[in-house]
Amino acid sequence: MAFLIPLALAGAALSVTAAKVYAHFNKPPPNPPPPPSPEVTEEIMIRSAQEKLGMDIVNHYNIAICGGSGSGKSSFINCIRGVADVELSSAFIYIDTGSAPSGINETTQAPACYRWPNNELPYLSLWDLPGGGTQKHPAETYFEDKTLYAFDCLLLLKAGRFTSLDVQIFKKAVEYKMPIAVVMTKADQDINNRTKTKARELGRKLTKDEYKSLIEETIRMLKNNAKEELISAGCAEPTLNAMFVVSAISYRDEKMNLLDDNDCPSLETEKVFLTCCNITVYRRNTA
Ligand SMILES: Nc1nc2c(ncn2[C@@H]2O[C@H](COP(=O)(O)OP(=O)(O)OP(=O)(O)O)[C@@H](O)[C@H]2O)c(=O)[nH]1
Ligand SMILES: [Mg+2]
Repeated sequence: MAFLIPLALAGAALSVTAAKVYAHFNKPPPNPPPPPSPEVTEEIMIRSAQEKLGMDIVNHYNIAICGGSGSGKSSFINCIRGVADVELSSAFIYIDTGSAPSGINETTQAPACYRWPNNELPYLSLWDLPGGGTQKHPAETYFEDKTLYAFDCLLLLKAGRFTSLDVQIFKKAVEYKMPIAVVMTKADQDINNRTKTKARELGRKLTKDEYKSLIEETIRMLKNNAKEELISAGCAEPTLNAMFVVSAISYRDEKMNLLDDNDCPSLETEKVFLTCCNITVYRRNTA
């Protein structure tokens, strides 16, 4: 059973994130997404998405949240929609407007579609995809098996190093001219670790300005490292404005007024979602 969290703005008609993009997603898209290659025609793309995922790309906008197991995909989907995390148990019942199960162990086994609570964004779905590179989800055919080319935008989530599946997804997305954002998750952990190391070095707590600088430096460092990793894996150079550093959990806490000054802020969590929505809508309008 999924439980909705009453957000800080409870009582308002729309949840915090939904309110900012409602105008985009209260009506169906004008066109299907552009087909990825001459071989995969619009008709094939529409049919494959329907057959393989049960995904309606004609009447719906669809965003894929992909990446390695444990990178925080399900938590990101929950936090952005303002719903609680739940663990996977025998009592779990899937509801598309409810929570995606998340946890320390490998959790998501099959693609699942999530909508906004109370049908706030009636024409937008976020898809929680299982990590690949396993017998059930082989890396070599992952992009085609999950019809990633039929989505409006791909968010490639990573915590730690890129997996070979991530690299394959990135390369295919570039080849098919699909919008893809590299999203570095759980950055609150990196920032907390670096803050503690710095405080030990100084023998005192950081001032507010020092903490702010440390956050900026961490964001820069994570993006540069990711960029170098992709280049050395033979990928096209990613632009820095397609890379985001997020803390989904801080985002939800921030919206519920649960963060203190010394807690890690949400960083670019909302920015990546809004950017992805804008690209999605632009691409459909010009397809
Ligand atoms: N500190 C911190 N932990 C996070 C964040 N996002 C997710 N986590 C934790 O990371 C673990 C894995 O998160 P999930 O959302 O289940 O990851 P996933 O990518 O969906 O995993 P699979 O379904 O197994 O592929 C959980 O214990 C989460 O609580 C975050 O922003 N900050
Ligand atoms: Mg998951």
